[in-house]
Amino acid sequence: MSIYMEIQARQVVMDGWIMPSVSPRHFEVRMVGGNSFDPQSIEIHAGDTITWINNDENSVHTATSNDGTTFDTKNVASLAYSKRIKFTTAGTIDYHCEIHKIMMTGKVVVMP
Ligand SMILES: [Cu+2]
Repeated sequence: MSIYMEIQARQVVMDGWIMPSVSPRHFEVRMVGGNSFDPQSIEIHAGDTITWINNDENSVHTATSNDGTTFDTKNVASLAYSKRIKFTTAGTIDYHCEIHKIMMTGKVVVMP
């Protein structure tokens, strides 16, 4: 999708119209050394998917929603990746790594 189309689609949402259908997109979030998610915050749209990729050679990590129910990659081994997780409901989902707790947190913002 071009940047112009993206802006146009968001404008439609803001004006209260039904957003034109767009192909679901796939995103990647990296788990990196120093216990952080890159990007730390990611903005997607409902229907999109994310895979978490563990680029940290020294540790297993998880991406687990703070509410404990929305999503959980479970353990992702070093240099491995999670299954694709699909986000269907708009909202902000704060998440963390179950191993590093508050030292390793991230956010998924799901737009309509
Ligand atoms: Cu971790």
